[in-house]
Amino acid sequence: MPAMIVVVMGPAGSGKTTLTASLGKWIEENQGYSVGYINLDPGAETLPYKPDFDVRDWFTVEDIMVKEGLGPNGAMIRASELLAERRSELRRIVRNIRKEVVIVDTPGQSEIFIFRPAGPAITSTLRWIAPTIGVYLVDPTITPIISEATTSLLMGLIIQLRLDIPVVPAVTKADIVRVEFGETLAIGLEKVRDLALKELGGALKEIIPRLIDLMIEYLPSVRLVTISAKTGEGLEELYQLIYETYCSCGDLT
Ligand SMILES: Nc1nc2c(ncn2[C@@H]2O[C@H](COP(=O)(O)OP(=O)(O)OP(=O)(O)O)[C@@H](O)[C@H]2O)c(=O)[nH]1
Ligand SMILES: [Mg+2]
Repeated sequence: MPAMIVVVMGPAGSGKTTLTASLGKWIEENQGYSVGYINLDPGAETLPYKPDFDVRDWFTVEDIMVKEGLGPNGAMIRASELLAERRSELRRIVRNIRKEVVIVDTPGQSEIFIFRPAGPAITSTLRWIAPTIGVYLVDPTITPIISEATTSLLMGLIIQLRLDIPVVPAVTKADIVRVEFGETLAIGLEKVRDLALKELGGALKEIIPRLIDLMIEYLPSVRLVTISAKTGEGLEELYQLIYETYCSCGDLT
């Protein structure tokens, strides 16, 4: 039975699948823990890791589209319902994975997973098995300005409330995007607040710093890591954050 479960979330194309593989490999090689993988994306094509459980063994988005005459979004929604319905079965499967850490790759359309019943149903199921920590990827290629970066980070907080698990945000794709906010975020949320006060105007100048204060108060860490799932940069720091968050709820030894 796993001792820790890490759920990787983030917008479509933010790098969830790539990070699932590279973080798992990093943990195995550098921490010496055995790592299991779960794919919960029924729309995935190929996976860069070998899953211990693959939801595509139950259903795929394509099958559902054909069988139920739905379009891709309707099929994703249906898939999330089917996943929620089978959560007891999933619980048995995950309990039987003989790995110390299990990393869960989630569907591309994060909003369908998080804001429909499947997300909370799955995280509450996983929490029964082991302390479960979310990683929320902020993709700097789609959030290049400070106000958008703040709203992306706020999503991490909203997901934490919605899924009732601690969520660690991480700014990804550091190897290709070196936008200023990426570096600022790496320094810390307080710095982002200062920058927001200096650079923003109007309502944003009022709202954004207050939102950042909320995040500082309620996210598990005010440190923000900048990572690359491609080069491995920042994975050690991300693992440290996950581990510190874990330590407040369990013991991996
Ligand atoms: N340069 C760079 N590219 C990355 C990184 N992480 C992911 N990518 C690329 O981003 C694209 C999407 O990566 P995925 O890992 O499939 O992202 P995802 O969030 O699982 O995507 P969906 O499940 O389809 O939503 C791919 O082309 C990856 O090679 C990274 O750290 N650096
Ligand atoms: Mg994916």
